[in-house]
Amino acid sequence: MSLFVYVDGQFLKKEEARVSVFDRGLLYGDGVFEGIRAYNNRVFKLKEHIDRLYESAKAILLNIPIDKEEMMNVVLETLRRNNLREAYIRLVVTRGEGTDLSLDPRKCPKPTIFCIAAPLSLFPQSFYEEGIEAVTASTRRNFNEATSPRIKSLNYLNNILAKIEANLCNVPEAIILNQDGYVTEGTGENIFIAKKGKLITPPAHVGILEGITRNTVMELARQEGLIVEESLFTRFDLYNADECFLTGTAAEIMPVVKVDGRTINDGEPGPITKMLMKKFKQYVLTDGPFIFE
Ligand code: PXG
Repeated sequence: MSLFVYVDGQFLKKEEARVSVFDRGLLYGDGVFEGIRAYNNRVFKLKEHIDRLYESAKAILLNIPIDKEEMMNVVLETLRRNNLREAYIRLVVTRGEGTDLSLDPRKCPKPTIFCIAAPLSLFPQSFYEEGIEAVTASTRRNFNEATSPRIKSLNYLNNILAKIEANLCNVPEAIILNQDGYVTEGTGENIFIAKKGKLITPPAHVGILEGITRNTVMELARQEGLIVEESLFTRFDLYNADECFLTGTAAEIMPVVKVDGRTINDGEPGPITKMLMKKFKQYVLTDGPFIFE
């Protein structure tokens, strides 16, 4: 069965779903997106993802021509058309097709909206059971006064360059530092360390995307009575952490057991990480609007 993709108000077969070569999303990375996930017939944190999409759009002065309610329906309807109850969803809004090739956004009368829902391709189970190895990338996070990392924009070259560094080192993930050497996040995940029973994650201003999984994990950890801090830390803190894990819509909670050749603690996923993985797995089944009645 072919997948149906939402493109500007229509559902098109995957093979027929296209955007123009004049689309500014393609020409300049001029647009915003969300990666969303459905579990158990529900779209996890749909409202939070839609809010973030509109905040990203606002930051780049991109006026989304439909309201949030309608955008939520786009996501839900895309899942229904594809008969999906568990899926990965990619929702994209670009500046649209330009009337010429200039940079000027005033030449783009209508934003392009598309939504893809696809069955999940999961990471290997061993990543969760044994944890992964990561390296810190030499590519630095965008600084706040350039394109803010808080914007989930279509320009992911920085993150892709960091991912290439991970590939060259034959490890699954890279951790990106900011200009001052503070740890920011992974290429498509936020990062946490645990030290002396406390959970620490970098604050938004260090240069991160404020992940929805990150915020969920902070909430779950606090419910368990853990102290959760948003504070700056460096590679030294990472190497000497008791535990480390990454969070993201695709990755969920993924333990990190080695960074730059330094084994974290005993090299196994730690007890706080494992407890949060378990809580998260249960929690995702219980949140978000239903796809099918
Ligand atoms: N940081 C960055 C830079 C991201 O792109 C996250 C953190 C995690 O945020 P959420 O809200 O998902 O908890 C992301 C997530 C992928 C992939 O294939 C992930 C993202 C974007 C593109 C691809 O893992 N974004």
